[in-house]
Amino acid sequence: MARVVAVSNRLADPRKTAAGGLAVALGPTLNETGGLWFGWSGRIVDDRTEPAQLLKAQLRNSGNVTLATVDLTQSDHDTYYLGYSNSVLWPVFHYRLDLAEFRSDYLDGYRRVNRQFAQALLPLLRDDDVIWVHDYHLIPLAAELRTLGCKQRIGFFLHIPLPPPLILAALPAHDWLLRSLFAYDLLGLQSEADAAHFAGFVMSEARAHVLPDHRFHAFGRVLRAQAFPIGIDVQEFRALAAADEAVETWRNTSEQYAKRQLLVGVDRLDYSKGLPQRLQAFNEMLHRYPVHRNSATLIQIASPSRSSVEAYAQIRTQLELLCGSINGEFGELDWMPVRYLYRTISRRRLPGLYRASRVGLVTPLRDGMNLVAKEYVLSQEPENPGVLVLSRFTGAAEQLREALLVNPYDISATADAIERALHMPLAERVERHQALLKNVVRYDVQWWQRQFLATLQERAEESHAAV
Ligand code: GDG
Repeated sequence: MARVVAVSNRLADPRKTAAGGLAVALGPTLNETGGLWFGWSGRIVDDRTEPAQLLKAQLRNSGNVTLATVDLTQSDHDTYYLGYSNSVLWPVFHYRLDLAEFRSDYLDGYRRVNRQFAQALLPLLRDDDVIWVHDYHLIPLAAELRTLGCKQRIGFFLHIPLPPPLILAALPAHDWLLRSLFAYDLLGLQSEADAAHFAGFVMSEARAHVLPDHRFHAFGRVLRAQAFPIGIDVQEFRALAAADEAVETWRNTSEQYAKRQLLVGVDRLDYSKGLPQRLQAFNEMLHRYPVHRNSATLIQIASPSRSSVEAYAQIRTQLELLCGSINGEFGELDWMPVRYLYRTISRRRLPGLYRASRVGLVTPLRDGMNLVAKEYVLSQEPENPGVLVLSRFTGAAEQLREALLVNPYDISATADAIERALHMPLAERVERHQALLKNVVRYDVQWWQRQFLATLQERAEESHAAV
């Protein structure tokens, strides 16, 4: 099989475990195929740094994988990363036009860094490489590589949602972004809903012709675009769950809460995750169903993320106020309804925490997939499993139909679903869990990477045959 070159904004050592959906998903993919992983080093250097230095990747090996990284200057970081990626594309793609800051210097920085990445990557490429670019930071990368003469197969996977056409059309540079996407051979999306939005968008904005096999013809190129729902590394997570730290966490937590019922939420602290609405629903549940007072306890882990972006600082304050007010109203000397931790906890402890929790709360307002939902399902004891309460606005909801699906904007209905989860009889829990587990195990991260890469390969053969 051809060498796989993965490109993403940040990379993580594939031999170590790290927080963050992309890092967790990409590690096993690269280990399996062996290859190159290119991206930002995480270092920010002075604006006066010589351009030649920025274009020379630093290389190091990690097992089977070569890690190649470049630095960003302070102004590139502020405009490309904090600016266009996280203050424009992230909110718009999560349907939050109200939070987007459309500034032309952000767009300039985004274009500049994508060009620099292409220039730094080009000398590292071999003719028969398969290039797999990840996520919204790097949408124009293939177009930049093509301008430099790159002929290799290039695929792109969007980890976040793709919103409906009229939301995308509000993005000032949407026509340019759309054209850039057609420099790829394959576009992978998380869900069928996202794929349908893409089809609607290219047909209305680019008058694309629809061809068989998920292909679209526009701007003189053919792009295949379809859903490849990402999964988790089932084997790795099972091994983690069986290891001492997870078992100890499960034992200690279960003992400590033996007389209570635990609910758990694990999220990056992000406005897309619906954390205030989740707390409001929990609050309403305690109001309307007093039987759960002095019992139901929500452990909410909110791992710090993008804290220098204003919208993230605001959501943190809002959450802290809500937790304080719920604990103030319902707390007793020996019981607090909400245990809120603003930190990243060790990945080794996560399976134990999930397993000790009767209810997993995954209620984003919008999420590309959501891997926490899948990790929660996998961690349950099949003979006495917990219940997943899942937002219908996650990509995961297309696959995990047997969860209790909720509309997180409907606080009252979510409160009812939480109540139902806390009371669900064993037989129903087992039946739902069996179906969920089957799906999580079948569509794991290896399935995802095999499907994507096989389709990208297929695409290449077709276009060679057509020439
Ligand atoms: C993006 C898309 C898509 C979280 N807190 C801690 C921690 N985590 C781990 C979880 C999980 C991962 O991070 C989060 O993945 P999600 O999928 O839930 O969300 P995003 O980070 O927003 O990821 C998302 C994903 O990319 C993959 O395509 O599913 O829709 O937004 O694995 O367990 N890990 C540790 N401590 C924490 O406190 N160790």
